[in-house]
Amino acid sequence: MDVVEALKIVKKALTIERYEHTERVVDTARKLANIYNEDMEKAEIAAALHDYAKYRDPNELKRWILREKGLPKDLLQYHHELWHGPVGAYLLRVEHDVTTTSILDAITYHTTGRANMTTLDKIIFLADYIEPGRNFPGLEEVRNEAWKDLDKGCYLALKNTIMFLMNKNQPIYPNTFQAYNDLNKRIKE
Ligand code: DGI
Ligand code: FE
Ligand code: FE
Repeated sequence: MDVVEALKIVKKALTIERYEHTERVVDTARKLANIYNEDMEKAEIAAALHDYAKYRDPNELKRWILREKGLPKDLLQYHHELWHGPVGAYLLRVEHDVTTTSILDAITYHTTGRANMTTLDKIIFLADYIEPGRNFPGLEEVRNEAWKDLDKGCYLALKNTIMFLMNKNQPIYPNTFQAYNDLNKRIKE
């Protein structure tokens, strides 16, 4: 699969707005891959596919989580926004024969992050966060850092998200805290 085929697949699965977001994530991921020496093909394919399951009905996503032993059941205790990454990676494997583990992992963790993120995980996580169509408080600081230090960029994005969710009295998925703690340690080393 190349990025052209990946984009063709998601175009059918997404709204036009979400597709345009996806194109901007691909563009941003390419820039980050270039700076941080990541495999360009992997970065653009993972970026193209990252929101594949975003518009599946939450009830369908829930059914897959209950049925598939590889999908963590604790997701169901948290916001359904967190389901499209892990289920998307699963569906890409069964519906489109995507088998590259590093790409599927980057898609799985693109919303929450995780401890010990790979460079590809970080690129997709951050590209999704800073793509030029986004606009929310604190974003400029993350954008500036993203081009200088990948770990710090991800750290600031995670910190922003955690504070945002806390201010709304929302629960926070453990992977997000684990990603935050892991990068907090790394940026001090
Ligand atoms: O799919 P996108 O809209 O492009 O972006 P996304 O996959 O990063 O979705 C993120 C939304 O999920 C964001 O608005 C915050 C929300 N969210 C809810 N609970 C959590 C969470 N994000 C993280 N990182 N951790 C959570 O526990
Ligand atoms: Fe997403
Ligand atoms: Fe996205």
